[in-house]
Amino acid sequence: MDSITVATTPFDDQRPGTAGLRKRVEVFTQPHYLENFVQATFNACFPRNSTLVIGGDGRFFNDRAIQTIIRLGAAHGISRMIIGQHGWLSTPAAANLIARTDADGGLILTASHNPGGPKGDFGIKINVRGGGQASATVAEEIWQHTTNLQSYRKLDGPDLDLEQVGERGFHGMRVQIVEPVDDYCDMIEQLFDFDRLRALITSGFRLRFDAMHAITGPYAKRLLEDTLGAPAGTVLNARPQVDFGGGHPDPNPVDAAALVEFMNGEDAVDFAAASDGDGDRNMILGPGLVVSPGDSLALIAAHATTAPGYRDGLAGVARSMPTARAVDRVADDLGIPCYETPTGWRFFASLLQSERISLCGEESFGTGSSHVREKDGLWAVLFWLNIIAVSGRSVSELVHDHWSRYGRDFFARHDYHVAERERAASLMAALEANLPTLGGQQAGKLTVDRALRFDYNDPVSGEVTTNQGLIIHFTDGARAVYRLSGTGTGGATLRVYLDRHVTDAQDFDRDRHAMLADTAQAAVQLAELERHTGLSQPSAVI
Ligand code: VG1
Ligand code: CO
Repeated sequence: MDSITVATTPFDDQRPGTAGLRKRVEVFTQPHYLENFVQATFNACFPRNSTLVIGGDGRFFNDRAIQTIIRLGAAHGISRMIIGQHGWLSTPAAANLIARTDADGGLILTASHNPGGPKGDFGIKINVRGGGQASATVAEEIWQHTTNLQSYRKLDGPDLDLEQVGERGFHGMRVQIVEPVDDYCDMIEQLFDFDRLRALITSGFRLRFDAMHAITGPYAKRLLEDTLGAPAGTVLNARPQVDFGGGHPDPNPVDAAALVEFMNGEDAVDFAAASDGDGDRNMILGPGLVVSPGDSLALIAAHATTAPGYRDGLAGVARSMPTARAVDRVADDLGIPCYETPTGWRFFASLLQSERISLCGEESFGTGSSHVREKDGLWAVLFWLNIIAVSGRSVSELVHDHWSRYGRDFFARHDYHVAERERAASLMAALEANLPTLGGQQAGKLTVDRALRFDYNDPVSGEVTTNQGLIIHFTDGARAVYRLSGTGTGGATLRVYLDRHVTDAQDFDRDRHAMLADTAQAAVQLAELERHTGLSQPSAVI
């Protein structure tokens, strides 16, 4: 079989966003498009003789993309590829494999929570040694390469069989097809008290896990049903499908509405959870209750030492800037540092790698720890179950205990889908220009305390990342944050994040949207949202 050199014209739209490159399938499947990006990534990060981990969430084009990556990799001189059987690896499982095998990095084929299928989205996350996503600087280098690549080399010939586990040679490259679940489960079993979890689950504690037809199905079945003894059928929508059953695999109250409805109904079980397309997000529910991601992070931090893997305590914690500040209060209490990072897991990876933090999370239903350099949906589920097993408290009791001690941080995210990108950009530019004048300004019932732009200085690498969102603090302590999404594939999504801390127990069970109504109104008014976007209502309230 020969390697052929293909002349290409570079693309100008391959700048990695919040989590790699994400585009519509029809864009990714254009001639040379995938090849251009993968070869640019090799040229920037993975020289000859590198070892790479490859796998994806099973969405449409996952298998074809892997075959292309194998052909490019072999021609480039990659020495070894470790590939998940069927082409499957969840994002945390891939990060785990990169670390365990001491690989130079990996390519994770996923567009995470974005819909899949021929009309859906595809994406590639680029992870580096240790398992974390490429830094902003490395992503920039990759992008530079995408804009001037003139040719790539590719092997010709038949596909490699991704079904048969084992090691074989492929034109000078060693290819190892690995069972995708085993290593991940071995790692997770070190962190939690599996005897206790088994005792809880076999004692009649009822749970449900919704894999949303995405990659966590096989992982959840193995852990919850096969290992911990939950009855068959505990894991719903467990078979990964190329189009995720036509759904939007994002574990939030809007996209997982059926699970929320079930937990609000008469048949509600003691505990429910869901994960996303690539298995790195999680939503935790109790009867009649969705735990907010900020609360989940804070509660895990407060109970961390009750899990075997965290017995020695936490070095520190971190949350993304738009995430509500509940974990800050726990960190304060524990006397450990709390870092505030831009949105995107790569910023946590550097803090985790340098052991400044042991736990971190973001408002988009992502939680994780030092165990891998990506967020991890099933890990969070098991952590919650461990906390329930040790404390003997229900989800609702745990959350209410937490609020009684620290107060409750109400949180909501209002997304505005703006068809023309420029209009969203002009809102951000105008608001940024106005920031210095906002202090003291009245907006509805609220008064602005101060307003600022969020720039981040990575304490480990010194890398500076500017313009990561605009923040308005109000005098009542509430906050509105604005930023543009970096994972969309059409138009722009303006995210407006609202949070408000209350300490009066009478307010704890009030409706969160009612509690945030004044903040939402002030946020809309101060940014002149309707004038800029033409939208009078959010497109989605999460
Ligand atoms: C979104 C979330 C962000 C998350 C990112 C990747 O980014 O808001 O918190 O890190 O998706 O998540 P954005 O730029 O659209 O707000 V995943 O589950 O795709 O790895
Ligand atoms: Co994801």
